Amino acid sequence: MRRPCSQRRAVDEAREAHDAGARRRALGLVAAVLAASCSRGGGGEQDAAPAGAAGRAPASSGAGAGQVQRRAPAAVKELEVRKLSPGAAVTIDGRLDEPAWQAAARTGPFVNVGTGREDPSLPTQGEARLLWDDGFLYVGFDVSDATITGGFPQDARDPHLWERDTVEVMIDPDGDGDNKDYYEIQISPQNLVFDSRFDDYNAPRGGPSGPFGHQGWSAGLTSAVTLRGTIDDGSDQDRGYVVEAKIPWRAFAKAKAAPPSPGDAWRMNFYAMQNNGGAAWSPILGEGNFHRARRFGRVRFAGAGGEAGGAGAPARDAGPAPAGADARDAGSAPSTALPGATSAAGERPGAAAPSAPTGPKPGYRADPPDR
Ligand SMILES: [Ca+2]
Ligand SMILES: [Ca+2]
Ligand SMILES: [Ca+2]
Repeated sequence: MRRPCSQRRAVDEAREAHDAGARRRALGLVAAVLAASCSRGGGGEQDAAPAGAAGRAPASSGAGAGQVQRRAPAAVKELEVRKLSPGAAVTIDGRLDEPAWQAAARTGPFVNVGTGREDPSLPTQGEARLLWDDGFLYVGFDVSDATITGGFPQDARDPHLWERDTVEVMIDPDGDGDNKDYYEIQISPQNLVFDSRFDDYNAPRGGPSGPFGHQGWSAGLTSAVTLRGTIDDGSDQDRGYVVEAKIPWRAFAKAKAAPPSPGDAWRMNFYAMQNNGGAAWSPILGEGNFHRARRFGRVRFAGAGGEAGGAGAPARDAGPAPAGADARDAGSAPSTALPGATSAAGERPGAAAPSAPTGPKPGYRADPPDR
C-alpha cells in the first residue's frame, strides 16, 4: 500500500526527538528524505514503518535540507559478484589474503544508515567482499573499530551480539525485497554467531528480549576472525577486526532457488555494528530498521568470467522451489569449527547475554531500533 509523502509525519516524528539538537537534525534529515521521495513522484515507500531520525546529520547539515536533498542517494546499492574460478579456493582462517579475495567484488566503505554518506564520526566502519560457488556464499568483512567489545560466554548460542560489536549480514533471497522469508546472520569479534530466520519484517518476535525470528534456525556457517587489537581491553588502542565466513546455500531453504544461477539477483545488506547501531552498505534512509529488505542492496551473481553479469542485465527469476526444498534441514548442516573458530549450529533459544551498555540512543542507529 502506497502512502503519500507527508510533511506532517516528518514533523511529528522530529518532534519526538528528545533534545533540541536532535530535533533540528531530525527535521533536516527527514525533510530531505521525504523531499527525495516526493521527487520520485511521491512513491518509493510501501508499507512504510515510521520514518525516523536515523543516522547523524551529515557534517554539511548546516547548509540546509536543499543541499542534503541533492546528495541523498535513494537508490539501493548494486553489486555484481563473480563465482570462484575453477580451482580457486578460500580458506576460512580470518585472513582475506587469497587471490580470490583480492579479485572479489567489494561493497566499498559502508555509509551512515540515515544519510547514505560516508561518516567518519561513526564509531565503527567497514567494507565487505563477496564470492560464491555451487556450495557456499563467501563473505569477508574488514571492520575498523577503535574499541573492540565482546564479553559473551564463548559457548553462548545466538547471543545478542548487536549489543556490542558485530558484523551483520541480512539476506532476502529472490531479489524482490519483500521481507518474506529473510535471514539475519551476525558474527562477532569473539567469532560467536547469532543467526535467525524471519517470516516477515521483524516477525515473529517474542518480546523485548526476544526471541527474534526463528532463532532455532542455523546457517551452519563456518567462520573465523582475526583481531587488530584486543577484546574488552581498554588499555590499548584497537584498530578493528576481520571476519571471513562461508555460508552453505542449503541453509536458505526458503529461497526459490539456492544456489543461485548466473544472472540471479538476491537482496542483501551488510553492516558493521556497535551497540545496536552501525554503518551499512545500502542505507535505510529512515524507512525502518536494519531489517527493511527493500533497502537492501542487489547482489547479482555472475559466472567466473562475468557471464550473465552486468548492471544492465535483467535479473533472472529464480523460478519455483524444487520439490522437497522445504524438507531440507538447515539446522543439521555440518558446522566445521576451525581452531579458534566457532560456528553456530545450535537449536537452543538465545543464551543469557551480558547487559547492554546503557546511555543515550546513539544517533547512528536505525529508528525504530531493530530490538
Ligand atoms: Ca582466508
Ligand atoms: Ca566497538
Ligand atoms: Ca540460530
